[in-house]
Amino acid sequence: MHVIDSHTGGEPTRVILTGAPDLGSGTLAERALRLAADYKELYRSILLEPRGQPAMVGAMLVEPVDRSCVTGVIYFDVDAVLGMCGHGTIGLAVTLAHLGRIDTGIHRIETPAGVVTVELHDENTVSVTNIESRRVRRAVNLDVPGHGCVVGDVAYGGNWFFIVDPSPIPVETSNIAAMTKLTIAIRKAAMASGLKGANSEPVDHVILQEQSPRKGVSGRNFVLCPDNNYDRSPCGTGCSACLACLAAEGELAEGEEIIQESVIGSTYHLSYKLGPNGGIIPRIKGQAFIMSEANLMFDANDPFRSGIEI
Ligand code: PYC
Repeated sequence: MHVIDSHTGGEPTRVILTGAPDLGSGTLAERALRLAADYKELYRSILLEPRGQPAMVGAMLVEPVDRSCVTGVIYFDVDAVLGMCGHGTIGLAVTLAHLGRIDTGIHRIETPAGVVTVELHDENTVSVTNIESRRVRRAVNLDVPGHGCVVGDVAYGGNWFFIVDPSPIPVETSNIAAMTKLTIAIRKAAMASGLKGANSEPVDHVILQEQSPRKGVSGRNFVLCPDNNYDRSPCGTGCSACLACLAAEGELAEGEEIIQESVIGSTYHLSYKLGPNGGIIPRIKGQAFIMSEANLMFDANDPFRSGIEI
């Protein structure tokens, strides 16, 4: 399995170029379901330690249905196949440029959530125009055992998010363990309360958002992913969901740009246009860097060939 690893604002992406299972034909959403149902051990083993690392997202290249796209891609973390991934798309565009498959300019990429476009500005800098994003519920009260009542919005940005703004805990690196505990409890409570996406998808990402103390930076976030790791980047699909909330509240005008930082201080430039179906079309600009190129080995005699399960 030939892979290239990059990171986007500290969040790793492993692009699988060859050696992936044949997911057959059909839409990317159908092929993503097949990956989730039939190849869970395989996709987990690509990301789990010792072969992978915490928070890593995989990007499996597949044939696009839409031939105007440079590639199709299915993203996954250790616990879920994802509809879309913003940091992964920035990493993928930089990887395709590294391979000489794309040049600076605009390119289309097909994901299970729909076609997104990337604008490659230089070898590291990419703007992603995401799928239409929207807020579906405002100010939902959740009773979170051990933490009390937490209020948040439910929004879609290619994945489903429960967004708590302002965060009840200061979004600082010294609070990562406490924020991880709280957001896991929020996700559990959201699922127990029957909260779901528009087509019954799980609301499996949680965001704690607050104002950034940094000059020129508007927000700082902590984003819990389905694998219980936090996104080191500000999370492209999460920022898309937050933009949809800001737009719905009338707090950010179409075309206005803001800077959002992650809990570790990596940044995205964000803006949006109004979408055709009542939502918004987010634009996320960030940087990725190539870290390594490797052939993954799966030795039948290796007791940890499927990764360390704890
Ligand atoms: O950047 O959209 C994102 C993302 C999703 C999960 C991890 N990163």
